Amino acid sequence: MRATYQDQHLAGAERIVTAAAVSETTAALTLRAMSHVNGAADEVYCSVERIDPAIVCYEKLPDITTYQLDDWQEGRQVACSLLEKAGVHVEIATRAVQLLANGAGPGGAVMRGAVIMDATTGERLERDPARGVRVSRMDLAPECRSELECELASVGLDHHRVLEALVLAGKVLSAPGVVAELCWSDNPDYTTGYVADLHGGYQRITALKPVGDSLGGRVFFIDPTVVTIDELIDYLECQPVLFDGLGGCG
Ligand code: WAQ
Ligand code: MG
Repeated sequence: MRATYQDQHLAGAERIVTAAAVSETTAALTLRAMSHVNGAADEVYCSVERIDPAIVCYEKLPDITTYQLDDWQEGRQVACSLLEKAGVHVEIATRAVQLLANGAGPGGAVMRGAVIMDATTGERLERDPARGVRVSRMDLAPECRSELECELASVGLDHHRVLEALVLAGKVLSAPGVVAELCWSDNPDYTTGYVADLHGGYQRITALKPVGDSLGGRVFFIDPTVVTIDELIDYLECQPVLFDGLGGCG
């Protein structure tokens, strides 16, 4: 599902479900877009397609840790040092933080998808700077969903936003050539974001922007010597991935 409000991206979500669950799932996602805090959607697009079970990849979710901070400037410094630890040059990490803070789309707008950034040069590699790359075709395996919901609830994180961001980050980390991801929400009252990488896992940072700021986005840092842009985009957009194992909730 993706939705727009006043010609800007409002919300998006991805599910992989059995055919029997399609109608209830699309109804729930449409309702969510129509009752969004940034405004009731003007347009909601739900598309449904058959997936061949034989081509689905199975992966494990990353571990979760949380850096509890009140000051968003400090949060952005933590994000830069986590990115540096993941192998992104600190100057490029800083540039990526500034990019999201200013709105990475044309004219400082929120992008519909993610920036792809060369982790060694900082060059932007996505083809369309308004759309970016939209990660799609990923979900929890059904037997894993209630287990994760229980685990997240036990640490006070029982919101669909956390679960969906974790699944998205898990798919991004499973892609060839991805070094790290930086993300924070475009939702004005949600200041938590994360840095994800294969060693550090899903590292939440509770303050990455001031309350009331409706800019946000995602940057995927890649090593272009490992993967071509076409291969990477094809994997992120098209390869179905189901998560059938949890990481830890620290
Ligand atoms: N693929 C690529 N980029 C996307 C996608 C997608 N499927 N969906 C959203 N984006 C981009 C887009 O630019 C959005 O503006 C931006 O990411 C933020 O999306 O652990 O809620 O849905 O507490 O607002 C992370 C922390 C929350 C959760 C992220 O993102 C936690 C969030 P939002
Ligand atoms: Mg949002």
